[in-house]
Amino acid sequence: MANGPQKRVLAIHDISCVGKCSLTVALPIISAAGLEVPSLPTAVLSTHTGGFTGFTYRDLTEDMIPILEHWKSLGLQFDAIYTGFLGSFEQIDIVCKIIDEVGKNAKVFVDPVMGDAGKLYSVFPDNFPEGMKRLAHKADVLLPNMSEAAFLLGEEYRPGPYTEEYIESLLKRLSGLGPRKVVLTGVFFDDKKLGAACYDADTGKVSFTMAEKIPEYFHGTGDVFSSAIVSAVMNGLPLDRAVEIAVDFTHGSIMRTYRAGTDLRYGVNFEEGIPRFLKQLGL
Ligand code: PXL
Repeated sequence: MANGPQKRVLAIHDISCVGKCSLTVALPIISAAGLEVPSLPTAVLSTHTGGFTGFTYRDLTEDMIPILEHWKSLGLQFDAIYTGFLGSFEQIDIVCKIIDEVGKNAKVFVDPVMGDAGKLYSVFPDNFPEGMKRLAHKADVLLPNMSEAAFLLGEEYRPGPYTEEYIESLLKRLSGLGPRKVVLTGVFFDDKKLGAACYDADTGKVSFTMAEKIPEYFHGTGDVFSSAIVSAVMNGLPLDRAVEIAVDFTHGSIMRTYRAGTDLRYGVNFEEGIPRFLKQLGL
């Protein structure tokens, strides 16, 4: 049970009304883990952009500074800031300013959401990765997938399978952009297992956590994974244990969805994995 005040984790992501990703994933998962989740929506979309056509897109860039100013007038400071999908290029610098002004003692988790399978999401301009480096620089924990890692480092995306040496080199170079801790998702060395690699610049330690690989693309799993990491770390668990728990939670969500045979564009069934996830967090 809680002792002391609840921690406040500011979540900065879009609301994709349908399709389970970003805020509709971050809010239930992090809240279930006992943390308060004030939210700053970056855009409102009728669905996410992956696999649907004709989606609506309301960019909320203009609201962000007035929202920040109101929060400052209330003297708010957050214990953590967790950023994901941003609604425009201009939001990159706005989010940096938010971190500076209401995250003075916050642990900063940056999921540099930009793309997958080597492609930028269709709504982002080509210079988006260059800007995202400024936000990555502010992260305590950076949470890219393999495509986002390549975009941030300005190198060509490799489809895999990978070698441990290549993954280690990516992790260390990503940490060189600023973050002391990096968790890379979509890591695989053969076609049987898929997982995450974790690097802590303070200990120099690299660790890998793998689970069974399912040969399909599951939407929203990056957000499920990152939300689980934020939940575990803000509950005081060490990052390598947080990664194990997040891999287990994400893999369970994928297996449940795969067995149900539902349309994969509508996201994974993470909800039914929440009780097991909370037990692993010791809650
Ligand atoms: O899950 C990443 C994500 C978040 N938000 C929107 C997206 C995507 C991935 O496609 O389209 C709007």
